[in-house]
Amino acid sequence: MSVSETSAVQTPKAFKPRIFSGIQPSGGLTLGNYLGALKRFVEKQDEGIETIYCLVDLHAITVWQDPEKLRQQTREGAAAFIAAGIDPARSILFNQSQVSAHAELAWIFNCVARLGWMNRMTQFKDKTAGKNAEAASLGLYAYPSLMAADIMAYHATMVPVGDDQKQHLELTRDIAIKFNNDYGVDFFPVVEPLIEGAATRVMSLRDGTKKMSKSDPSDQSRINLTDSADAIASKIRKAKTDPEPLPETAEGLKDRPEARNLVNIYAALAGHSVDQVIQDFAGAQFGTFKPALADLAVAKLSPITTEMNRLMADPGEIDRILGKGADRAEAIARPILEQTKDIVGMIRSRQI
Ligand code: AQP
Repeated sequence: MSVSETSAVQTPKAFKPRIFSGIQPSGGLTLGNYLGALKRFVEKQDEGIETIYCLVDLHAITVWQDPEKLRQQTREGAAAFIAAGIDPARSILFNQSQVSAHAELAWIFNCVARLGWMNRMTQFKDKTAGKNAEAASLGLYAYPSLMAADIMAYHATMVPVGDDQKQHLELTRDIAIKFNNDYGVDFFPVVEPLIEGAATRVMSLRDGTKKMSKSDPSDQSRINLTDSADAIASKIRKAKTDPEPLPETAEGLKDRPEARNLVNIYAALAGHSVDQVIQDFAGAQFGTFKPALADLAVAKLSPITTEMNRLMADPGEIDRILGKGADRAEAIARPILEQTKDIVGMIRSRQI
């Protein structure tokens, strides 16, 4: 039974619709980050909902990051957001460590979340699989509690994410409900995960059972947003597949993870349904399908890469955008954090 099912208190208070989501600058962004997150962040912004987006650098350091590379990756991440269509005047765009409310609220949530809940988090298990889990950082273990704080610091009501984050969002709900329950308040909203579209889990190009990930040791496993048109085409050409042609119906992709992945990527990039793609390519060999996918991927991603490169030529401007975003984020998060401290019983007698 999930913890939420055991909790009596729900939150009847109406919260203003507000979207929060983030991406770790733990490497260059991938096609998975683009389709599972960025592209949808832009759609939400364009629907006119208040949107707050963050490069979650505090999350990134849960595994070792070279300081200079972290700075570079954070700027590159910001450039990717803007190049993909995030308008820093409409959305709030910043890096997490500039707003200390995230870390402060995370501590309070560490004291609300239960060890048993954390022990069930599969991402920690996945990230330490085959490694010495005892040597993992405490931060990596507590990651979901910081993620809950990221969201709740803004009283965000919706979080667009890829499928891999579903369990962390359930934990966010559980923390919000337990906090409200423990203190007898309706203070934190119970957030809705927005996991939608054909590419909620883009898989590795080398193994259709593994998520495409920026930290995968094989660069061939992923398409990076900084890849050239040639690199994109070559990675798709070399992507693992099976010897069968594409099936006549989507059902026929069931036990073919690599084929399903490529079809899902095509559908998400084209903005078509999987059924539509299957109709268009029923019976086609990969020798036909892969070049069509490569052309589509290059057409959709190349303009983003070009714009990212242009933005990256002026790192000072990116830092200014992140700084302005952090000021706007702080103005929302600080009062929520201060009210949280009041609820918890902390004295606030300094003028800030
Ligand atoms: N393969 C994916 N398919 C769909 N969505 C994905 N996301 C990540 N990979 C895929 C979504 O991108 C958002 C940001 O993810 P993140 O960078 O914060 O962390 P992650 O999920 O751990 O991504 P990576 O690439 O696997 O990073 P590393 O390798 O550093 O751990 C999230 O909404 C995520 O769902």
